[in-house]
Amino acid sequence: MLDKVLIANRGEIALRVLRACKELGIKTVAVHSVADRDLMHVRLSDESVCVGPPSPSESYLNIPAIISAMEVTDADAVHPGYGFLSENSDFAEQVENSGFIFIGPSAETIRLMGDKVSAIEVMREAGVPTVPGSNGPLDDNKERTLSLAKEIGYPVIIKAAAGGGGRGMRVVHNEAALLKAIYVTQTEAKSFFGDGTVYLEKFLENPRHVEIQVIGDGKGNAICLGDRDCSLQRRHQKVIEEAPAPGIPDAVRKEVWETCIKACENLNYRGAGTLEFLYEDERFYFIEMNTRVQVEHPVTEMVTGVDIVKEQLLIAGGQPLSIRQEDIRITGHAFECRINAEDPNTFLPSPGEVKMFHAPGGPGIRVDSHLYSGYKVPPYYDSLIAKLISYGMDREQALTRMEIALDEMLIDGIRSNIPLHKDLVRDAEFQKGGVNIHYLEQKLKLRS
Ligand code: MV4
Repeated sequence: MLDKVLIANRGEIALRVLRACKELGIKTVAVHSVADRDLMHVRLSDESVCVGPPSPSESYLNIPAIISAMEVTDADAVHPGYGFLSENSDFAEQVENSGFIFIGPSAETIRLMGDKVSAIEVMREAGVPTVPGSNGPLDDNKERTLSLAKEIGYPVIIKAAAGGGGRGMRVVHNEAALLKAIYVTQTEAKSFFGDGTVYLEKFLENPRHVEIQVIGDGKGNAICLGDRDCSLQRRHQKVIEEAPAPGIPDAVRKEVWETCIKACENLNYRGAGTLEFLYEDERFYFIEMNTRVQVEHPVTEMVTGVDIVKEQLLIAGGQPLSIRQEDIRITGHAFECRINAEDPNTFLPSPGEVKMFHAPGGPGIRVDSHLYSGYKVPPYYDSLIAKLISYGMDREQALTRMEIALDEMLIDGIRSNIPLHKDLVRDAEFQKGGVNIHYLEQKLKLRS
């Protein structure tokens, strides 16, 4: 079992990891920037180390500083949380080469999934459904590319192999625009990611974003903890997530879960992972895999009863998975509202002192947040300040509980997107379930 874990992150996820460590009797080391001395988890950890100035590149992304902190505190493992170094294969490799444990998949797996072309290839070979497309990088054979696109049918989308999460992609509506779009996407990818490799897919016009949570033991066993719908998003930032994804036929769901488990077993996948899909007309299409714990993992925890972060720690310590697939039952429904320190109308960040914070409560309510009255939200990082999670026996009860909790929650001194959430949980289309990835942006356009 692990003895001491260094938490290479900040904010709510650092606190979430700290709580899981404490529950397992694991000692904790917090690392923080100069701007983050007052973070809640820094106070609650056994030890803390300041790793650099406020700028993320000099602190939370500073690999030598973090590995040095592991050495001086004699930590045996590092939990990267999400964002920052969580999907950096070079970091995972350097951690392991320094004799420490990286809590996550092998550097090799992270690298494989970081390249979207190789990720799609391994998933397709394992039987995971993918989007019709080039099934590999585009080369400079222009005639072949043109005839492939014609065969697939317009619109198509050109994506950078090193991209993901909405960066480095371009939709093409007709043959006349194809070659120029490929050239521009390649050039952009070369300058953004240092890798100009691009691939082509059929562009799905009105899909939902549905993702599947898996956990592997690194020894060929994997389990699936079900799905989440994350379609409600603005500019590739998720706003509300829920589990399970509403309205998916049982047979379709069962089939895709099975292919995900098989793929992770083939890969000897270790730790928590998420396969991202587009879902349209009752079909799943794999687009990418995230090799980290995700922001929205709590909705899955609520409907399965599995503590995903504890599983990550157990697996990294060499323990087997604590649950078998047969024992996993999805019960009830959960929502997560991402509360950001931002102007509810302009979406501009709103850092500053939280004069007062009051968390909601009651049956089926969970708040994952590092906020406290008097805390100053620094301007240097992501604006996520709280995740409000509701659980109910069914979707309607979970949504009602969320409405009540949003009305109870108070954050004074800074602006937040709570008003937006209050509006969304009362939206008739959202209440029906199954809105697509364009719904929120379309709604916001009508509002202004
Ligand atoms: C797509 C797509 C339609 N067709 N791929 C955006 C983020 C990245 N993870 C993949 N993305 C998309 N890929 C095909 N073939 C539409 C999107 C997309 C999207 C996907 C998920 C959630 C929100 C989105 C918003 C705009 C576009």
